[in-house]
Amino acid sequence: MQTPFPENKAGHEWWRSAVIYQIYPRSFADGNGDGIGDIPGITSRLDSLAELGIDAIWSSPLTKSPQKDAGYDVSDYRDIDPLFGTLEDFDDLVAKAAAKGIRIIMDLVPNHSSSMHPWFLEALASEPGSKERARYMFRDGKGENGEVPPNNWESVFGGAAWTRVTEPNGELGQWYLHIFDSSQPDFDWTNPEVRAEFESVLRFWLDRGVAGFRIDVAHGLIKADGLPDIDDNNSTMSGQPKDRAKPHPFWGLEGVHEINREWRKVLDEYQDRAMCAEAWVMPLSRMATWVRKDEYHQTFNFAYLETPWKKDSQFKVINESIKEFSAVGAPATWVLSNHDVIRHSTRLSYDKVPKQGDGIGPDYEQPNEELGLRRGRAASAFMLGLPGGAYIYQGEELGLPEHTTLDGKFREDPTYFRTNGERVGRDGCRVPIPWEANSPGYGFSTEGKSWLPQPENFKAYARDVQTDNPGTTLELYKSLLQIRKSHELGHGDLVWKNELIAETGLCYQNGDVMVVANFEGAGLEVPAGEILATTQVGLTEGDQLEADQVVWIKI
Ligand code: TEU
Ligand code: CA
Repeated sequence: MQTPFPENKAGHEWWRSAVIYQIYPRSFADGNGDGIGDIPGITSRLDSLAELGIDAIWSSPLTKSPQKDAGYDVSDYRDIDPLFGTLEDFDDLVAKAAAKGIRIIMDLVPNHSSSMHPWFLEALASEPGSKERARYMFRDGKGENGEVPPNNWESVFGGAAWTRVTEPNGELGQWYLHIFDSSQPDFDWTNPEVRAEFESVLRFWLDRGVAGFRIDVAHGLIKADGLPDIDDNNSTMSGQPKDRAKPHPFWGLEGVHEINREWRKVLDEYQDRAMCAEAWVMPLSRMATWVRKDEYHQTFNFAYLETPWKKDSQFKVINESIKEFSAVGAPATWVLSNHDVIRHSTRLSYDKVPKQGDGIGPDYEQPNEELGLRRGRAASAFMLGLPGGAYIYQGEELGLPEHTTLDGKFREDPTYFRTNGERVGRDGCRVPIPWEANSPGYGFSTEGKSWLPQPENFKAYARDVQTDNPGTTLELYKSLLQIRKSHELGHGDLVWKNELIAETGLCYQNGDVMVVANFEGAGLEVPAGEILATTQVGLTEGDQLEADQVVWIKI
């Protein structure tokens, strides 16, 4: 297949430095007015993304799904959900994006399928011990009548990780494992049939011209033999706390690396493809084992995402990331937001951040929006100068805050329902984004409909009011990405220059660009040099850099 992408030089492969833009498809742009974003919507807005200066789009799942977990419950891995369009719409998107130099990355969900997947329906209709059941994790219950779940594992979304089924004979019978919602039964990845199926699914999309995959829950596929009880249930993706006595029974097991290698071989048969793991494994030295040269190309740097906007913490996590990823020859990746966490323009200025996967509800202490925006911009500007790959979550280029006053009646995240509202879940970062300040639905949807209501404060962040308006977050992102590209910062090396500035800041050099951040205090003297970009509106040479501000200087 002919693509307009420049040829890769060895060691300079596109994924080593790419800026990848995450689309949450139901909330990006609605092409047919039903209030849910779709593929024609994405295609119609490609110009805005080309102007932003990204290299690739990763879209959250577009595949067929009952949408119990917004598409992370897949019922057909080889088709597009009618909600989002058709396979032809998808091909059209891949082609039109390629024409603008933008690659498309698929989201693949291999840990579990939808409970409406034909395989699961077959499993339910078959006997215990059958080959149909062996594709999933069915087990007999404990207790006299099998009424107690097979072990004590909890779902990440709250409640038990097991659901009991009614057997074909009408009696209560076995239990099946679901690390997430009961509509998301876990596959048994020790079953060769499951492995063969996913290899074929990979090829299906690679043959269609996708640039690669973001792999969902990549660290969860293999469960410990015998499914032993866990000594501390805490329903998180990394299985924290770190002082757990026994190894975790389903996060980050050694057996997963074998699967990583099988997939890498498949991708290597194609040209220029890459896969990125969603693997919440800590610490970074362990995470780096996921990107050894015959495994994933990239893995999301969640240690970085979880780091507060504090000088010492930022210094430490950046050093550790570069050290650990370089040690295995992989690029570091940098990410601040995604569809599972509180948007960083809210999170980094909020003192009571709930545990990962949770959000902020209307009766929680409310964040300071102004401080949030300032820190959010600073964190982004500090991140985008770093060597390696970077991820941007739709809306962050607008400085968009989290929706923190969403009424429970609108919520859709299974977390909200499985915990009876105790954890409000992730809907606050998934609200449809604003395009035009004065259109219905802020231009998200022609009729003004929106599957989650947009808060009024979104108006001020609309793309049209920011476009070509100096000092806006959107123009800041555009200039940072343009400089990043023209100075090849993604392929560069970081050298700290903290000795050049006051103690309240951090300063690094990458190529001929110097990036300075001030974390606190009245102001910091900026080293001399041409100002290439800055978060501090009006900053000129000789001015002091205020707290929570960043400047890029040419040296
Ligand atoms: O994410 C992993 C994941 O479930 C966590 O980030 C999660 O959101 C949090 O711990 C909940 O408490 C992936 C997807 O990104 C997420 O959207 C899916 O819901 C999940 O897997 C299941 O497929
Ligand atoms: Ca639609």
